[in-house]
Amino acid sequence: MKSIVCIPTYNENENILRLFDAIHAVDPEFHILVIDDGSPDGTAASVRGRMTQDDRIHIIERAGKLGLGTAYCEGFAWAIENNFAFIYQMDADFSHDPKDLARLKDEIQHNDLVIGSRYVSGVNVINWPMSRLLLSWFANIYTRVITSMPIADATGGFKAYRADALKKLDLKKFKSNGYAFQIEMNYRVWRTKARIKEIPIVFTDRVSGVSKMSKNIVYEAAFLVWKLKVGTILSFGKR
Ligand SMILES: Nc1nc2c(ncn2[C@@H]2O[C@H](COP(=O)(O)OP(=O)(O)O)[C@@H](O)[C@H]2O)c(=O)[nH]1
Ligand SMILES: [Mg+2]
Repeated sequence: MKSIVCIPTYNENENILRLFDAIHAVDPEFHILVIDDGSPDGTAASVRGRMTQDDRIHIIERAGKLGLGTAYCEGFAWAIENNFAFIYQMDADFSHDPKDLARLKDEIQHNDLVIGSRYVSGVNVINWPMSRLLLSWFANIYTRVITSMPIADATGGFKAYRADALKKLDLKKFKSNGYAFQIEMNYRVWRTKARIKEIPIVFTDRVSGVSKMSKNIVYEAAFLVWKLKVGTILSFGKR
């Protein structure tokens, strides 16, 4: 049963090779797929360099910064096509601790989606400004109240999917990015009555490189939860 970690990158040259090593120190069986959006800092060239000596590393190179959501969807589609049974996602900036992949792996053996959660036992975020933490915290309450989806951390990006669970979704239909994309994926998987489990993780703000977070990402997510809710009401009875 093959496993692959999908990592979207935009200017992560300072992090990406170190991250490969850290992942393989945890488990040498993981394949890794980088989805790079033409990073001006040469991230893709570094990855390609490593690929010449390591056949567990793969890359999808896109022409420009096309957004996080479509990057994930292209990565997931590639992983499905290449017969990976378990598909993981994580950020390139070490905010997600590669060591936690071991626990995600244990849990995905008997679940369809496992979410690395910052809010399942208190608040586990290190070095975020209070404003960003409050935003994330309230975004999750807002999402839970509107959608009734029983997930404490619906906006995080450290997860494992069973490929069979992703095959039930139409990955080409996803247009959202950022927080919204994570919420939409969780929601659509949840609606298929999948087995979802949250496990506690500690999220640490990036040390190297810069964040691509923006106000638009927040507005997009705020609007999306209503779209999901209304979409579900309108499709009621069709299932
Ligand atoms: N391929 C791709 N990756 C992106 C894009 N925007 C962000 N990323 C990557 O997505 C991950 C999360 O982004 P990050 O800037 O760390 O967001 P933050 O942690 O919310 O501040 C990192 O690995 C980024 O390099 C994008 O437009 N395309
Ligand atoms: Mg980050």
